[in-house]
Amino acid sequence: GADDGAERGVATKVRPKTKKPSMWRVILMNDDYTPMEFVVSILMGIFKKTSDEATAIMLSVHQTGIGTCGVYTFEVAETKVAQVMDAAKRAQHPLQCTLEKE
Ligand code: TYC
Repeated sequence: GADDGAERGVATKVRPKTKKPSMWRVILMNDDYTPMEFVVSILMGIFKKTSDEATAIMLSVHQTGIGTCGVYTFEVAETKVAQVMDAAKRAQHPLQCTLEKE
């Protein structure tokens, strides 16, 4: 202790060792050339959106310039970004996709 020299111990909070993983947003960017149907197919195939959800996200990106495909742990998000960029490159579309920490 501070005044009588008796050690009464220091209160500590025990926190579980496990940590919530930080979450990462996968962002899709608009451009003037990638076909709308290609973007919808990406959202359905890679992000498991329904046709209606994929269409709504694609239109939102088309109108605002940017949009969220989903929020995932880093490894999943990184893999999805790589899959989008690979599909776009193969199809020769300029579609861009990136990660953003939540
Ligand atoms: N703007 C594109 C077009 O008019 C469609 C588009 C939507 C492209 C979303 C990219 O992330 C995108 N064909």
